[in-house]
Amino acid sequence: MKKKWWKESVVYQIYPRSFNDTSGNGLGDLYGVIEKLDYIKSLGVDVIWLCPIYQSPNDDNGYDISDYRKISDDFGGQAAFDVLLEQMHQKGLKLVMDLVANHSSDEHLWFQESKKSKDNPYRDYYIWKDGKNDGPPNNWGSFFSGSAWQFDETTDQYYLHYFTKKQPDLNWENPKVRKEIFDIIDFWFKKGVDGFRMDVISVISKPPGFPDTAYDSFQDTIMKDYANGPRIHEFLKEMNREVLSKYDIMTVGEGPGIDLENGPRYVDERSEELDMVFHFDHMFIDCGPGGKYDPIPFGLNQFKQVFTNWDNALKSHGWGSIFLGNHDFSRMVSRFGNDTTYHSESCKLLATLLLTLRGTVYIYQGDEIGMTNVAYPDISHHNDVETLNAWKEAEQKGQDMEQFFKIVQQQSRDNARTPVQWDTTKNAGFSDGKPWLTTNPNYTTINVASQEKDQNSILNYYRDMIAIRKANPTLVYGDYECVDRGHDSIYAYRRWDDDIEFLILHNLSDTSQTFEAAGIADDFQLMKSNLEKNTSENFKLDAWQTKILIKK
Ligand code: TEU
Repeated sequence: MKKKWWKESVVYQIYPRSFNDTSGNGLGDLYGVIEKLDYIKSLGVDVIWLCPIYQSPNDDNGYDISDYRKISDDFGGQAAFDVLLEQMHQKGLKLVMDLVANHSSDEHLWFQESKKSKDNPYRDYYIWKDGKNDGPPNNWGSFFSGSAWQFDETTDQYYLHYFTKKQPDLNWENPKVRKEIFDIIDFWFKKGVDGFRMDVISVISKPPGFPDTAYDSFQDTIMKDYANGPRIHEFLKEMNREVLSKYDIMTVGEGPGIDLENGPRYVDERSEELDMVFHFDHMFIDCGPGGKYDPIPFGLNQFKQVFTNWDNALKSHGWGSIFLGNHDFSRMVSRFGNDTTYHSESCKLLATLLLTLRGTVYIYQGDEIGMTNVAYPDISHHNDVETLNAWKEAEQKGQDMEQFFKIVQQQSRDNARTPVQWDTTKNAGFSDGKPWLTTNPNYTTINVASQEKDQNSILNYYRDMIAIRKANPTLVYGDYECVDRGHDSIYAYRRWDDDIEFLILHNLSDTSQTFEAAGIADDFQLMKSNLEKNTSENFKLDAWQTKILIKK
């Protein structure tokens, strides 16, 4: 296995709006990130991934970019960015930016020109079609409810938008568009940026002819119609050749519709496209046929299978990314752990899981202190466009809104976007002004300041676990095998190389469990556990206990 700095890295993801506000306007900013660089460094991470910070009308909080070369004034502009990058590099931290190239904002100059006339030089930067039978060109739906087509009166045509109508899809078939994007990437690499996370890169190549989708389930439409289009690998190879290959950087492509069958191809080192992808196989286990607003119970065995299958699929020629939460999903401990009785234990267990699997590890801001879902009292507190559009649609369909609100509380992306909880002062120390999104009231108990003082805090456990990973390349590169034989509550795996062997046991349940170690002799000793009191028997686990055992 080829060694690379980005394989050994632990990445810390920042959602800048919610991280730290130094101007008092209620929005996080880059000076806020600068102020916390020593804190971030103290975690032991190597890389910061910043969600979009470019100029944007913020219809989707920055995922709608109106100028790809301009840092938003809301975040402190170019001056703040230059200071940030310089200070990060001085401290030995690398910076990964977000590239949103499937779509731009409708306020981008390209789109403003494009919509003027059918013969405008920018017309083909986007996807324009005539309507059909007094309606849109086909029956495609948007990720954020409603049709994926918006009618524009000026030229009597529709444009495609997979996301909101203020996020028109770029036409990657047009070589000029590809050149523009490659130039933008190059622009940021020349400034010293160390990599890109590429937003919905899996859907940039559209199906020829734009046929109606034949599927009722939106998930099927994504898989069969939107994702992994016929030219995707050609586009990525071209991007690699034209720009990525010229720098020592890392790339991670994000993508709905990336699965075990098609995913490995994106990251196969022999074909020179991307370094890593984010797939959502483990993040959608609890989604029913109706998607995220149709939740079903989460199955641990399915969850384990996802990690096992992906490890297996990537071990020869690729590399994985390990994450359990980001700005698009509810909080990791509220989904996969127990955010009440076993809050601390389950947060530490999930930290151990993240940091002992093979793949580059991504930690989302606030997870290192165990931030939880927020449960706002009503919809007026919500901000996320996906949530609000789904709410409107449910109302229009006459759904039981009390019931729907319960699902919103559980599933809304706002759960992950509440301000980071720094201390017990007003607004959790996030801002002196009114935060753009209501702070989670549990900041009085869950916050950085109090965990700094507590040796056994979740925060200090993260620091320990990151240090353990750094000190043990076996946990980065070593082989992986799941050994729990389908246990309902235990996830157990071995990680090993020629020198060292670990056995890692997690009990993801509220009751004690015993690891049935058929074929595995107990010649291990305990190296790390999330509980202060440990039983003398290695294979016995208390509720939400995690153990890293090392072969004697
Ligand atoms: O997300 C893509 C994506 O797959 C999401 O739409 C996902 O299905 C949804 O959030 C699950 O609730 C990326 C960004 O991460 C997201 O924040 C943006 O809104 C989206 O692209 C559009 O740019």
